[in-house]
Amino acid sequence: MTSVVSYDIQDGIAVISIDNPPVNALSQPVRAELQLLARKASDEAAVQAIVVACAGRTFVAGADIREFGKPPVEPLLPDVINALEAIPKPTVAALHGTALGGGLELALGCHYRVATAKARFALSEVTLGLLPGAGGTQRLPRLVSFETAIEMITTGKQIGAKEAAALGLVDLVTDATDVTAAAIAFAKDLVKDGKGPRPVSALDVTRHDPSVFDTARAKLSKTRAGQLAPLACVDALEAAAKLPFAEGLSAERKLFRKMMETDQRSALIHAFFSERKVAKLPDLEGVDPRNVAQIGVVGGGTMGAGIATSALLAGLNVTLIERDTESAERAHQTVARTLEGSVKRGKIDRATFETLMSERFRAESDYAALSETDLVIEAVFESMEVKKDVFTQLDRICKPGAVLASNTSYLDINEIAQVTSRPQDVIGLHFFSPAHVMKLLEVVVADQTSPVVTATGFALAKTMRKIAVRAGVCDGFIGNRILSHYRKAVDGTVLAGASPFAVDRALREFGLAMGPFAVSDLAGLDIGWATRKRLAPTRDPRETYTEFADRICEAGRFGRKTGRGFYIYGEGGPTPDPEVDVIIAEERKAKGITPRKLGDGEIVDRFMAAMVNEAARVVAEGIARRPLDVDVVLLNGYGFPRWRGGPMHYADAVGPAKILEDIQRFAKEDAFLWQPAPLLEKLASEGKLFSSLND
Ligand code: 3H9
Repeated sequence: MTSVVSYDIQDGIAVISIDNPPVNALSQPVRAELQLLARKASDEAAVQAIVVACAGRTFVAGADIREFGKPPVEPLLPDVINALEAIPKPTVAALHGTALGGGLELALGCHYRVATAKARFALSEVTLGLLPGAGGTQRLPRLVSFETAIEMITTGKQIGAKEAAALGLVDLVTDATDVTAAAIAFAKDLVKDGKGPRPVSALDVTRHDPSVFDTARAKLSKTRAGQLAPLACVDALEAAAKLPFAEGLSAERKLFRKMMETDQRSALIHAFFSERKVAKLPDLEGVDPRNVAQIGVVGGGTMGAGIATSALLAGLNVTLIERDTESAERAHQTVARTLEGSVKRGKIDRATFETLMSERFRAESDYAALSETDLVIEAVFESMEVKKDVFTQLDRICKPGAVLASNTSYLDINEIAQVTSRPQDVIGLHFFSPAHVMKLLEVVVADQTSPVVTATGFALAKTMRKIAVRAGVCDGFIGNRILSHYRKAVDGTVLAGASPFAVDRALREFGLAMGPFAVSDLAGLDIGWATRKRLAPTRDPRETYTEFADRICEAGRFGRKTGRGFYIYGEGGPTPDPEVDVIIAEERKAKGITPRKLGDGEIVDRFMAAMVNEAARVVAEGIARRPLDVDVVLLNGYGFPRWRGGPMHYADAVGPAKILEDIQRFAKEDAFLWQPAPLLEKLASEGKLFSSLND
């Protein structure tokens, strides 16, 4: 068996070094060897102090997530860390990269901590539906205030070395490149100064007001409604406050085991691994992307400016093209304003802002400025004619080998590619608004797009720290196609009797970041209106067309930007617009529908059934490669609750057969809308899950 932990003694200091690529996760072999070598260092007379370090790019990034859901195999991490802490010689953690979850818990089990200036720390378990299960909830509040511990543990947010040092989590921040050497020197000083072990568990918890826990629970019940793990984190921290260390530790262990059994934990881990799997495309193995350093953006509206900002923040040079000098100047200001926001949020400093705006960004009105760019993203008005015109110009101006991308949300990339002499270089790069914030990028591969160009799209996404999902060409690709379908179902739910506001509320309670009507208001109702008009000639006559959104638009109400849509946007926040209810009531009357009362459960069932049904078609047609690709799109672009894992994971949790039964029931009301997808029928009849198609 190859060893994953090494042992070496340097001038009386034992260096125990974990080498378990890629992120030094604490797998069972690591735990076993670590325990053995810690005991050896403790026993060996020649050893005066111990350094725990890691090889490779990072200190331990946590427990090995791949072991979750399987029966735990000894030695268990809390026992390994407790044994390490009990060693009667000083122990020092040498921290670089990201010490996360069990990694930070391991560091807290050492008596001292030395870190590089770039090291980052988090107890990130909550993001996986868990709580720190190896003493993190018990040791952290012995070093930092309960307010800080609650914040860190319930959000999982990372902190930098400087902040960690200020909080007392880290004893020394070093600029040295070799953190292990710095930790050895630190350990030698400890020995020289006669400083012994300093176990965190022996400290008292920090002083606190006992009401902090209930205050935290009250806040979390609003901000993290429906989520179990954040509340379990608070329970464990309260145990730290009330119980002696050992008892607190068993309380933490009990809560950890409970969370390990939840659907939320499995959903969040599904989301974690799916986000990493989406970029692994077998057909791109061994395909080298083109080099992209200089990008062009055509169109300086919200989307174009957002893309430009995002690219600048990722270190790319950006040339933005607008139709005239005045519009170019406006786009310049929009980008500057958005970047100012990044300065305010501390993402970049003022000097970087100045460099980006003066040296890396320019806004022009002449396409000739794009002649040397490696990749151009068109983000102009959503009209085929306008886009074709842009691509004709790009084909004329751009250098051979430049990637020509469209940010269209719905239009046919094949048709756009045909106006160029190089369809192999044309691709869809569908960003989500605001582009400098949203993580999702649909990489839309057209019929003639070459693998090198697809690989370049994925490489660009990585540079821009986006999560890229491969999509095929169809109206709306993965996300917007599914959205169009569930929006029809939602409109049908309203016609059947629910108010838009009841729908929004029920779906928010289900966990959506926003209800669909509030989302439409935010996006601008005119966008959906334009799409409906565009698709009107091809609409199937059997489709029940709901008109209330058109009526609202006809009244000049386009949502948030006009102060009125489904909601009225006043000083005190959005309030339901009573006129909307009147418009809907008129449509029901005209269509001869007697409204009935729909419960929240039915509202959610309809929403999810429509989403899953269309997603099943999207997968069967190869528009999305696998169900997990759909999940990643809905999680990162459409506010689907992460702790539900995405629509396909949800469908598996309730069972494809249940979704099919719902669809068959709803079909009695509207047989055209509710036609079951053949893939869903197949899975239901075979008793299989969508996840069976994920590999
Ligand atoms: C925990 O610690 C519980 C304890 O409290 C108690 C236990 C009793 N395990 O993200 P990347 C893989 S819960 C296994 O692409 P990056 C990842 O799948 C854990 N594998 O790189 C990928 O594999 P592949 C708390 C892991 O540089 C590869 O490593 N810890 C783990 O963008 C590279 O990952 C966390 O929540 C793991 N723990 O980001 C940290 N972590 O190449 C979770 C990563 O085959 N991890 N992998 O696709 C992260 O946040 C990021 O991966 C990290 C690196 C920031 C570390």
